[in-house]
Amino acid sequence: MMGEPVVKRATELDAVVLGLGESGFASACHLAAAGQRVAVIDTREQPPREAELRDRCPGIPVYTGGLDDGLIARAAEVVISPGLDPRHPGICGAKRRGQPVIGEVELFARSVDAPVMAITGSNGKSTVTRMLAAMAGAAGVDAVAGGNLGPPALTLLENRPDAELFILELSSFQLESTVSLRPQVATVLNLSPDHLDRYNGMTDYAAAKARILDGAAHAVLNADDDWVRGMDDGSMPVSWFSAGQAAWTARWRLGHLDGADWLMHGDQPLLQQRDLPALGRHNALNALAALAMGEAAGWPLPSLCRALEAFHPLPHRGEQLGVHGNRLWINDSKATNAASAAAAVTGMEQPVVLLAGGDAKGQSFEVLSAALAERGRAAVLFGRDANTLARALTPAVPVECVGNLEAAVEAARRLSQPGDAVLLAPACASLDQYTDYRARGEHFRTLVEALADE
Ligand code: UMA
Ligand code: ADP
Repeated sequence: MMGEPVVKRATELDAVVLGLGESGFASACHLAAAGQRVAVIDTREQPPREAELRDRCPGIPVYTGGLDDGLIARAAEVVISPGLDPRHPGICGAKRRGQPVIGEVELFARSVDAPVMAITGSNGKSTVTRMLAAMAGAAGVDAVAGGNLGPPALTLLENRPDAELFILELSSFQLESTVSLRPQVATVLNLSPDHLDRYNGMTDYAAAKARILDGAAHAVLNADDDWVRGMDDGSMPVSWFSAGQAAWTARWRLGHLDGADWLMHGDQPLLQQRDLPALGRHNALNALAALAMGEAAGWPLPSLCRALEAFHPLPHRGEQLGVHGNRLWINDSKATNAASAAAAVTGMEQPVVLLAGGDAKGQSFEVLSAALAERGRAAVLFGRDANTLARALTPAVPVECVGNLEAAVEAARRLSQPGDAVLLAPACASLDQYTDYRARGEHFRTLVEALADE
């Protein structure tokens, strides 16, 4: 008798990983190490971590050049990379079939035993994550930090399974595929328009960010931000922080006493703002959020203050490159949206010549225009959407459009005056001219270093 044709079962694979970048690589290795039957698919012909995966886990099949729906359907669970839009037909198909669609951070959450502190927001995430890691060290806690700023959460867990604490920066893309994280402390720092090409408006984007609070034991929230205030559903204790407007609720706030700006803890002045090496009001707010998280974890405040006094801005985030030609040159290439660039401008004490431009991502630049009206000497605009920016920033400041960053530096030398700051805070993504914001910041650093040689 002829045998029955082999019918493949719907769950012939335990998981299919979609995307083979940092996150997909970490997910595939983690699942394979747990003995799961896994395949990886990427829409790209040559995904970035393909060679490493074939090297490390030769048994995992990798399919490139498209998301094959038939293959996705054969898996019990679908693990998506954060860079993939969940509205992709391949992912919608999986959801329609009822397959669980999760991400790398969910795999992390299922495996981790140690407590997690989690940080999200439109701006300031990496800075607060690193501030908190420095505070943990000062408090004698063996913590590791990563997530969206790298290394991926699962890589942290693999390298340091014995860590006492995991401090994670989480993007909205990661949060939307995470269900069981339950952080010990979670913060939403602020919310301003970003990534709106991936969301159906701000409400949808805010809902993705708010998921960080699901099951959190304690929340740290920005009392000045309407979107963030709306995330308090009364289900957990909240420590509020504020620049001062919401002083009535905020235990952590900025205050002005005897002619100086202070970080306040209730009525107690704790630390002078000018003692923070990370400049600007936005970094003082980041410090307040980190302090509130440290307090919620039970760490001693004096050691947290010492950690902040020794905390220098991360590369490409308000990084002072030096004084050349009597101008202070600052690299804030990580300011990739209007709100972050506006915060960078407002944080300066001297008149600013702003270098901005790149991929404008369809944003409104009103907040940047308002900041420049106060502090701006001029704006030099480069890259693909220079003209869009020029329209948005006129008449707040005089503007000049140039082709690239090199020409922008030349123009800034001409338009600035002694004592000014020249600030690269592009308010845009870099991908039209660079591989990422780091490459843009490194290029700026090289151009500025050349000024020193003249
Ligand atoms: N892509 C494809 N086809 C695929 C999979 C991805 O074209 O099948 C594209 C995506 O559209 C994206 C790029 O490849 O343009 C990278 O996507 P990815 O999901 O493979 O990215 P990873 O290398 O896994 O890196 C991700 C985060 N990237 C994104 O969310 C886009 C990294 O954050 C993060 O460090 C890493 O996981 C580890 O957690 C970067 C980032 O830009 C720094 N994040 C955004 C931000 O900060 O604004 C959210
Ligand atoms: P993220 O990880 O959220 O992108 P970063 O800490 O890397 O945030 O900071 C990116 C840029 O955002 C900084 O260079 C600065 O210009 C701006 N920024 C930092 N903190 C804040 C804040 N609390 N509010 C507004 N802008 C900020």
